Amino acid sequence: MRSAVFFPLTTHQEVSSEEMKQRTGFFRDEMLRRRTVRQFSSNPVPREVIEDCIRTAASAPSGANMQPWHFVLVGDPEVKRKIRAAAEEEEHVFYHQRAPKEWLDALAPLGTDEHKPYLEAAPYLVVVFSQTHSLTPDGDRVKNYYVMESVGIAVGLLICAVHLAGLVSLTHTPSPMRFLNRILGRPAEEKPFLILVVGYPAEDAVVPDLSKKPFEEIVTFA
Ligand code: IYR
Repeated sequence: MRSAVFFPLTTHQEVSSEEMKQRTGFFRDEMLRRRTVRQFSSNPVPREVIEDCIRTAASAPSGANMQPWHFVLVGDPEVKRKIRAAAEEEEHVFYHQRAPKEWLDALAPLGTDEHKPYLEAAPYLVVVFSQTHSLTPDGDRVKNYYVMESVGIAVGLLICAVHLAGLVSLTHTPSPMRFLNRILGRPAEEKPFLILVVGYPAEDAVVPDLSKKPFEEIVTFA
């Protein structure tokens, strides 16, 4: 068993309350401008930028610091083509057989259907896998904790990083997603969590008329 080792906290940077307000306001406005986009341009994006966004995602806190995630950065057109074909097959079944009416009604304002051209058009797909177990440095297989929460936080940071880079993203979750293990050669132990489609928006991109809940509705002070 590894015992606890502590270092002084040297990375913390305090800011004045003025600076604090400025920074939180800036970040709030930036994130409120973010929109999920479904029409992508095929303009190239520097790969290092997406690699950096993945580094940011991997800074996320995780249960017992197990970091139960793996990111596959897909840029190869042939791999994107395979992912699109498999996803559209699943989505066809979803929209025409599997989805209950209630779910289709909830999706209606988004205008989605089984066609997923963005899976090929966008320069990058970041496919995020979650890991229920880790290997210790000694090669022992140990359980991970709070896997969904940890990977969810990491993806949240990834989305912020992509947005701050001046790019757009789409969280895509074809269901079931097991085909991603096969196409990307990931072990059966890893579970596909989502595909983050990343790139520039198409010039004629449109977004659905959606709004966020009012602050008063989502917050209670106690
Ligand atoms: N995976 C399908 C359906 C879908 C489900 C939810 I919940 C969404 O917020 C959006 C879409 C699709 O990608 O079309």
